[in-house]
Amino acid sequence: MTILVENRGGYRVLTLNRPERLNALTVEMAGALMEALDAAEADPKCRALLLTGAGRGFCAGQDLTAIANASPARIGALLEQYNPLIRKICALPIPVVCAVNGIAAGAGANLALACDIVLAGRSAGFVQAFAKIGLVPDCGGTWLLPRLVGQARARALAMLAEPLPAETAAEWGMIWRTVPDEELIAEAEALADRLAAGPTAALGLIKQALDQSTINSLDGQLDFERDLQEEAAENADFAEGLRAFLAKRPPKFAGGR
Ligand code: T3D
Repeated sequence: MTILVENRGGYRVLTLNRPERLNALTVEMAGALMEALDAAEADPKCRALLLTGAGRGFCAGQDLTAIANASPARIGALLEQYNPLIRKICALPIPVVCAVNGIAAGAGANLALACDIVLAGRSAGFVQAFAKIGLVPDCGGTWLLPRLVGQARARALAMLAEPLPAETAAEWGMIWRTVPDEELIAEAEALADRLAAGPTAALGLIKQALDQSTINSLDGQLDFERDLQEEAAENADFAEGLRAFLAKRPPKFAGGR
């Protein structure tokens, strides 16, 4: 199976599973990942996701052996399989944690960056490998990178296609933080567990608000926040959060979406 799915109660772990190819992506794998994302979204008990890779790499991007003889039209058409994954991850109403356990290259790097909170092992790295083979960053790379690290760094990363160590990625604000390799999975699981116990609807609305902020004026965003706040306040988790605060006890969020 190219994608492993483990149910951990409140959250699911999705593992890219072609370790002999550093989890390079194929159409079959993209289909399996989409199915897993759809299933997670449809399950009200699934309140967070953790995405990681099997073996020593996170994901080496498109499997280049699969496109060795592909026509330009076919190369473009392949993105019809990958773009929905990026759209889906960004639009999921639950938080997605990514544990980058090794190199994240090409589409693999941008798959990681599309997640909500990205942790990386200290030895991991990110490479916008596209220019090395005469392609353009895809899977949202040209949109995500300048927003995360600014134009100057995005241009150099995309044009030079040099690996960026995870620690620098964290210093630049491209990812949340790095942890020692041997602690990565435990840390990522603890984070997913914590998010899964959170006010799920509010976390989903936070995603929406931050995404919308990239296109809204301040004026528009203030109105959008007001509408989202009303929606959040209608959820039982808000009442529970307030009760818990006033009673000086930890909240027990039901996570209704
Ligand atoms: O189709 C479309 O629409 C276009 C879409 C494009 C999206 C993209 O993602 S384009 C970018 C594709 N990815 C790359 O260009 C990265 C290619 N890989 C590398 O540059 C290096 O492998 C890494 C820097 C990622 C890691 O280097 P290293 O030295 O740690 O490992 P390695 O020895 O190169 O790789 C290990 C094995 O995985 C090796 O196989 P082998 O020799 O042991 O049989 C290698 O060939 C294989 N592998 C690594 N990346 C890919 C791959 N096989 C197929 N496709 C790969 N992308």
